[in-house]
This record gives sequence, C-alpha cells and structure tokens, in this order.
Amino acid sequence: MGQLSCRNRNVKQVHVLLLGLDWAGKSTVLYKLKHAQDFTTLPTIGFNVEMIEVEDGPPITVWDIGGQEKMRPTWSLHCEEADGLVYVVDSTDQRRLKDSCKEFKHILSNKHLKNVPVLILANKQDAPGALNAEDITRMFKVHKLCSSRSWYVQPCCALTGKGLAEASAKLTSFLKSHRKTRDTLAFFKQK
Ligand code: G3D
Repeated sequence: MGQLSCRNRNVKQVHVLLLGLDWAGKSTVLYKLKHAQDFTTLPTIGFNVEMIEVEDGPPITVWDIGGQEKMRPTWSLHCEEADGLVYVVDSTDQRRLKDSCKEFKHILSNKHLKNVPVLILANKQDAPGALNAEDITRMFKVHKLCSSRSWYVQPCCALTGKGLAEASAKLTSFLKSHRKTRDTLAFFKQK
C-alpha cells in the first residue's frame, strides 16, 4: 500500500480515523454507519474509505485502516489530516486487550493527534463476557491518556447497530467544537 493523501485544501472536509486491532469490528461499524444494514465483512486489508452523511454538519470522511500487526505502523501515515479518532475495541478479546491498549497509547502520542477528540467504541457488547465501557475506560487508562482532549467511551454492538447512533452524535459534537477551536487558533495565528 502506498502512502495516502486525503488532502484537498480547497474543500472544507472533516476526516476521521477509524482504528483498532484486526477483528475489532471496524468495517462492520463503518458500513453500519454508512448503510444501516447488514452485510458481510472481511478483515480490512489495506484500508476502506467512506463518506458518511450526518444530520447536523458536513459529511465525514472515515478512513478505516487495517489493524493487523503489519499494518499498524502505517496508522501514523494517516494522522496529519485527522480531525478525530474512533478507536474500536473488541470487548470480548481479553487475550489481545494488552496489545490494543498499547496501540491506543502509541497512536495518541502522534503529534498530529494532539488535542484531537477520541471516541472509543467498546464493541461486541452482545457477546458473552464482553467488558463494559467502565472496564474499557479503566484498562485503557483513558482518563490519564486523554486528559487534554475530548473523549468518550461508547458501548455498542456494530452487528445490530445498537449504540452507533449515540456514537455518531457524540462524534459530530466533538468534531464541531474541535473545528471551532482549531479555526479560532488559526485565526489568531494569522494576526
Ligand atoms: P475489522 O474491520 O476490525 O477487522 P470486522 O473487523 O468488521 O471485519 O469484524 C470482525 C468480525 O467481528 C466479523 O465476524 C464481524 O461480523 C464481527 N463483529 C463485528 N461487530 C460485532 C459485534 O458487535 N458483535 C459480534 N458478536 N460480532 C461482531 P464474521 O465472523 O462475521 O466475519
């Protein structure tokens, strides 16, 4: 996969990165948000990009980057234009939770994601043994790692779509206030 450019300086666009380990449910989330219907997914090889229409704001371009071990180093190539990060966790995958926490911490340290709002999706809540949003918040040390940005942990089931409307509303509101702050800062920088 070559380096991507999602840059178009002439059009006001909103870009969101959708990250998480492989099998977390990223593609399911993406296509449920996009089409609100069932479909078959395969683990993301490379990336998926979709434009999602939201009720109250500009369309959001979502970049779903593969979460396999060999793909994770490429996540940082996509951070520069990101206005928001959605991090999907398979709440049942206790064996790889440590890996997921490690990758989460690592991507948050990217300089381009400084202050960028973060929405964590505690996915697969329908499955037995799923950790709840409070467990995920604690295990991912979200209070500490996200102290300088807006964040929220949303429990969801991407298969049925439960929790995704709330996630989408939260993300839209985060993006709006982040954009405002960024535009205000840019305005004062020009002066
Ligand atoms: P990825 O894009 O993060 O790699 P996928 O993950 O969206 O391809 O999903 C990986 C598997 O998890 C798929 O299994 C998908 O159906 C399943 N999945 C996604 N979300 C949920 C959920 O909320 N609950 C449950 N129980 N499973 C979910 P299959 O077997 O369909 O390929």
